[in-house]
Amino acid sequence: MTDPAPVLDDDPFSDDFLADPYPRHERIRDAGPVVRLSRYGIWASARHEQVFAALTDWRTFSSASGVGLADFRKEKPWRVPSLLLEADPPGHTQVREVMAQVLSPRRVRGLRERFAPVADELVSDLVERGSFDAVRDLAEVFPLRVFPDAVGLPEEGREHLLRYGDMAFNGFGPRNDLFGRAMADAEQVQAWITAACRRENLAAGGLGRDIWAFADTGTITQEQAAMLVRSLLSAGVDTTVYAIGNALAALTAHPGQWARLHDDPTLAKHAFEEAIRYESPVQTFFRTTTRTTDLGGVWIGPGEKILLFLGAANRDPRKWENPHTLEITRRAAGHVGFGMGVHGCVGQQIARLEGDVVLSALAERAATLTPTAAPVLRPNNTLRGFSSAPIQVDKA
Ligand code: HEM
Ligand code: OVM
Repeated sequence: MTDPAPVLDDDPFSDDFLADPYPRHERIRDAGPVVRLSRYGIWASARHEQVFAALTDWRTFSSASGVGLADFRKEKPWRVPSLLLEADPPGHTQVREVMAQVLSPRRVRGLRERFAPVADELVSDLVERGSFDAVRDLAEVFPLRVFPDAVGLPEEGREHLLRYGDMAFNGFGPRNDLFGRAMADAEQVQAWITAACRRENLAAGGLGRDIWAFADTGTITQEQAAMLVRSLLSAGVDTTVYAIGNALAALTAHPGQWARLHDDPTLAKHAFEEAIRYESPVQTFFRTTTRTTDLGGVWIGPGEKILLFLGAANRDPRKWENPHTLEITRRAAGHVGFGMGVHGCVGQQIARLEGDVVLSALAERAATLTPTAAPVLRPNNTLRGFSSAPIQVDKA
């Protein structure tokens, strides 16, 4: 026997919800393992156990109908669906293997010698200044200095990258004002992205050409190669900007944790991982059921959209002790900030490398971080983060 699911009228994509999600997450988690959101006629879960279970069962919880609110079987997607994100095995598996090789631990380890000096130089300039904006001057600057070069993108037009990420991540939500505003000028941005994915526009030695090399050997088609480069450009920029900004804001809000990190900058890796748990940059993704299923004692029929609150699962007190506190030495393994299962973030090693080099550079040079104004939210249907977080630093 199963229980009926509680019905809630929250709109997780409204300004109010996005501005202050955590108390709302708590209400949804406490209402039950799975709830109905009447506003959109969908299912939702904010508990770690059920979010984890859905992420690790792709046969029941499919991605092929889209991982946003829109059901691709009923609504035309705003762009050609991703071969990775918006696909199920077996099609997903083959292109995923290619992407996993391109972003292999070995390849990513090799990027450290290029990323670390850029972080050191940028951070030492900012620390000399004494005060700066952790988002505008650091989180938004660093990824754009290293990632487009690592991919091998043209210099011209790189400002389109953040705009495209904004479109893509707002695109997983409803067609609200956030999506409408992100889509202003969409054609221009999409035209630049499409051109940037072409082989001849990618520099030799970069990750983009590494993808194209698999087209040369016939492992994938040229169309697939271009689409995989598009995945890098869709998922690889805004995510790390938000993650680094959130980590800096969280560490600024927890001075004791910064003191520990300053004491031992080798903790930077742990600090970044914990920050992704604590203030998850990717807050939500959807799945669509392929069959009748029991999730946490609630029966869900086939063809139903379910919203998975990754950011709420990462603060579920049923899973975590003191979930609303940043503890950089806690075992954050098991968080779902990078997803889990077959779609688990294929770029997570690059993301961690970026977080590690930035946080360790700052930990070595700054004894304290003090906020000089409250962080300003940058609302997005999927991403949580800030457009500004002014801080003052004491040089070590
Ligand atoms: C998938 C988060 C950085 C590329 C995912 C998923 C999450 C996520 C939650 C799972 C999607 C799902 O289950 O439907 C993040 C966060 C990042 C980050 C929080 C930064 C801290 C990156 C970077 C890249 C990247 C730097 C590229 C270099 C991808 C791709 C997928 C993915 C291609 C789709 C994988 C698949 O469906 O098999 N990411 N990501 N991500 N991520 Fe990331
Ligand atoms: C993609 C992709 C993968 C992960 C996240 C994402 C915009 C896009 O393959 O296009 O967000």
